Amino acid sequence: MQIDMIGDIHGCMDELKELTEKLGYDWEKGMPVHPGKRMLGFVGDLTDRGPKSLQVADTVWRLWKKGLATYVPGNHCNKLYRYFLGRNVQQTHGLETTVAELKACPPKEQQRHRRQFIELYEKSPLYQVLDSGKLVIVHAGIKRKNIGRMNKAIQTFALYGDITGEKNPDGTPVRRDWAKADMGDGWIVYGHTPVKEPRFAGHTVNIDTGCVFGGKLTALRYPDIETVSVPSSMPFVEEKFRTFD
Ligand SMILES: [Mn+2]
Repeated sequence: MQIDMIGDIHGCMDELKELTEKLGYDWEKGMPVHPGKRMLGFVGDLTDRGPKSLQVADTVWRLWKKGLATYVPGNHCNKLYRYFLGRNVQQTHGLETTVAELKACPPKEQQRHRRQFIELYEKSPLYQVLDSGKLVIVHAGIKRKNIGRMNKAIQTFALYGDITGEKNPDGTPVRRDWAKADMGDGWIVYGHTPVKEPRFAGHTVNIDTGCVFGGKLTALRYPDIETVSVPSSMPFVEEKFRTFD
């Protein structure tokens, strides 16, 4: 299989367009279609904070519907899904921007976005094993021994990473560096934690290069295992990026 994985777009539609063009996708049909057999893989967090969340979600839904893309949800996707279900979720941490975009749409269009996103979310597993197990995509991570299993703890890990329940001084949750200890063979491709450069640790790759925080939007090409990035148009926010030793 030939797949280009992209993480944490967070409404950065212009960068998504630029990145997929750089990867050789054609936008003639209003969505990125590759002239060869390549497909796209989205590792979650399509929306929130960036300027065009609904366009990103709409594009991913259309690609997915046509079998041209696969997708796993992120924590922001989970929150938007719960918002669409009418749950009482806090409109903070970027959800407020997506809700503002929605409220600016005519009611019919709001319903369309809601229907599409609910469908995409409900039909997408929290992690996916691809290419006969040689590739796993997941938003925040998975322990290798858990591939093929599912329970509440694995779900939480897939969406939020290896959180301890503690908070950093700035109020963000403490996340353990699960990837550092990973020793397995197949590739695990994920995002969720912004890093200035794609981070390779064993056969894991974090491709969240913080586009919405002014970093870049990155794709990992498989099976080539080669990264391609485009710069972000957003202001750079240094403290949002994590460094690892
Ligand atoms: Mn995330």
